[in-house]
Amino acid sequence: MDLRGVLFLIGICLGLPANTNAQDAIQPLDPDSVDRFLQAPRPAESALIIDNLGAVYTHWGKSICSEQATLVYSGFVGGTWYASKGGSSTYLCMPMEPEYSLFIKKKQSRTVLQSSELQTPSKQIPAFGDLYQNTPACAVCQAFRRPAQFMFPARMTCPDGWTKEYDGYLMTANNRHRRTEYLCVDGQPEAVPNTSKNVNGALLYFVETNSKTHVPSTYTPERELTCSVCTK
Ligand SMILES: [Ca+2]
Repeated sequence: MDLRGVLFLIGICLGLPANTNAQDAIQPLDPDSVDRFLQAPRPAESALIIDNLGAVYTHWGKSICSEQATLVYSGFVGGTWYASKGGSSTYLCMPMEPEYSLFIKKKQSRTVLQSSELQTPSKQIPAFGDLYQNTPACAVCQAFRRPAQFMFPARMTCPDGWTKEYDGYLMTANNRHRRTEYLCVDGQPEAVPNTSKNVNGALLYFVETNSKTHVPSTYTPERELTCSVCTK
């Protein structure tokens, strides 16, 4: 397609009137008319949609969002059994009320979705030690007018100009188990009620560095690494 064709299609997408001259139906758009369209005032509802754009992120370890974000839904942390070779390496924030479609009434070749457990028998970090073996809660949250979101590993603060949604500890699978992703779990986590029984599942452990690789000397070996989730 030549440049005129591309401009014609752009014109259709923008809702600009097409040249209807039957003898020469495809005409290049007047660049001034494109500029005028892009600069024209938008209806109020369009401005509202743009104003409300905000990042959606999971607040791991809490059933509620920070005060500057809006709750989409809350639930429990789920994932694949800690020793399974297959399944998925990601954790999910599972809703409390699942909706099913058609189903098969017997066991299939499958992946089993397990609840997560905090493997944190720590007296030094009592907020986690108190929830040892519990399933952490989670919330999916939307920031208000802040479309960018990032999890900063090993930081408890946010860069200038960013808003902190929460901070906590970096968590993932144990080195000896099957590999999963890193999560930032709130430093004051909350458990799903009645989940204190040790049944394992998609386990979560703290993360530390050691002195065997080229991690900078600014890191202290064997300290639990922190994290922050920030939006802008
Ligand atoms: Ca356990």
